[in-house]
Amino acid sequence: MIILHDPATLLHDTVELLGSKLVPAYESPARVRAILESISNSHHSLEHVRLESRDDDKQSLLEIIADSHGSEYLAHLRDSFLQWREKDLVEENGSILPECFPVANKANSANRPPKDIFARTGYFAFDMSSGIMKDSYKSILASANLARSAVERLRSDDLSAIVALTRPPGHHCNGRKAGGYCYVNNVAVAASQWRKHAPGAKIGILDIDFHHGNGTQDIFYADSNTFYTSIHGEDEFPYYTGNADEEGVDEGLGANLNIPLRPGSSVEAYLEFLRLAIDALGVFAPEMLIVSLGFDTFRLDPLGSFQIDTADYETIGRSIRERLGNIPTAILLEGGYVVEHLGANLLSFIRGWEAGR
Ligand code: Q9C
Ligand code: ZN
Repeated sequence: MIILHDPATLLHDTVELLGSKLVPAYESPARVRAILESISNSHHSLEHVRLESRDDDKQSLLEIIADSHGSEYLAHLRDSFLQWREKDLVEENGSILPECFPVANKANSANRPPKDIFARTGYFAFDMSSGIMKDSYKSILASANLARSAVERLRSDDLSAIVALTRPPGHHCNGRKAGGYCYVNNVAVAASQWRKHAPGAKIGILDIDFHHGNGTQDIFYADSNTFYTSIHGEDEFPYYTGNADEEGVDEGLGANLNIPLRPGSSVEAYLEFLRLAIDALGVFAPEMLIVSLGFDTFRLDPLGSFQIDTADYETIGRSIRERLGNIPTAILLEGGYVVEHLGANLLSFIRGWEAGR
């Protein structure tokens, strides 16, 4: 398996609130470092991608991102840390966090960005686990670029699958608000990049992070050419989406399948429902597949509660490949917070994937 990594993804290093304490965010550079360590001790080939070295690359990446993300939102990700810094509202090594969020309002005034610099951070976020520090934007773009590069490699090298170590992750972001450690939706970037070559292509998305990919669902909710399916913890973060009755809207009705599973679910239950998701993707018959791969389904994960062990990822990887055949697949990293087990879990998934052909 080819695995793509950009060292710039390691720069983003922020904080989150845990109870009443500001602590280093679970979504940390150590996650990718641990995965790199495991890969270096394996037979897989790690390839470095460096977005920073080419300006024309950056320009075309921004165009692809703009397909699904608002320009004011992107400018906020790029500029807000410096704006706070200029007013000395944050330390050079600090992170900015939102304070006040827009809520449904009879006067409907919540639908435009406020002028206040603190308020803007809340306007462009839906929770407090998406801090922005001095290098966040570099990592966010590097991560999105890995998703794009994965698609380019799939096409040019005629590969059946490729893994991108996308960090920060993307599936909670809908192009207008950051949240759940996500800033740019890497899945949407991969889909846009594929369709740059194949306009109107049918694309399948299998989201197996522990959390519902509210952002990805939202972006494709009315799109009949994109089938989104997710298996996730019921009534867990991000709380307001992920119910089974969310089936898409307008043209997209029927192209969204949510499979919420009880917290604490066993691997047997998980595999049974995974089969439903895979079968639905098979019926949709996409020409390319994107997997949102999160390892917060691991039994020890602090943010998840499924009973999935390292060896089970092999079964999961094999099941997907066996039943979907050789559809070109971009495998993008989402969550997973038990740093010491991330490498082994990813290698297990890949082992199963490679055995499933
Ligand atoms: N303060 C992903 O797995 N809530 N995001 C954290 C502790 C946010 C998960 C609660 C969980 C976000 C990509
Ligand atoms: Zn997650």
